[in-house]
Amino acid sequence: MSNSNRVLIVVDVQNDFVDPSGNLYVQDAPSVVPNINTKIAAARGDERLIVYTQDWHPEVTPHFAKDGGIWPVHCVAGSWGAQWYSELEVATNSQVVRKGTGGEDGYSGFSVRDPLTNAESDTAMEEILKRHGVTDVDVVGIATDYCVKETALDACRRGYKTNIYLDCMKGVNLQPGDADSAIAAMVEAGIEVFDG
Ligand code: VGL
Ligand code: ZN
Repeated sequence: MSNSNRVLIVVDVQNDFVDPSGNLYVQDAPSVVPNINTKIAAARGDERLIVYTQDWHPEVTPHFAKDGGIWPVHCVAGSWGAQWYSELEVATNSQVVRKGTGGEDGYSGFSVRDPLTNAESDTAMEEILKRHGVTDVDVVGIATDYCVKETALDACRRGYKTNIYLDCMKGVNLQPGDADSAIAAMVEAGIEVFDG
């Protein structure tokens, strides 16, 4: 049910990224959750579609360092780390898209990539947006330099007018400056950046 063609996509606000005891804690991520909740409340007030994404990995996946990838074990399907961060408002009547469930790298909410073959496949995201007649996409969440970036770039490439909000995201910054570079890349692609 939605009365607007602008969707709110809430990316990966899960314990492993946002709770300070999470396995892939993103520094200062809790500070943006109230701002994300404000966006969720506004979208609910307007009866707009909200889609939440969840990173949702099997115990063994080449996404994890122990299996040949780069990340500590995180967001294992059904684990505490994969659950919503306690302070996130999870709206009823919203949609959830899980990514990485088959062992793929799932940075974008729209598509996943097999890290061994590089084969890409779509999640349910675009089908959901099409079904709701979405034309515009607001992206908020974690992490600026991975899942927010890839989700926003994919939305833009697929022809949606795409917006990001600086007070509603935080970066991993594996290398210093990664989040700033990600924002620059999003601007370059034609994504509109708002302070709040
Ligand atoms: C993410 C690293 C690994 C993210 C997911 O949600 O940005 N980052 N998996
Ligand atoms: Zn992941």
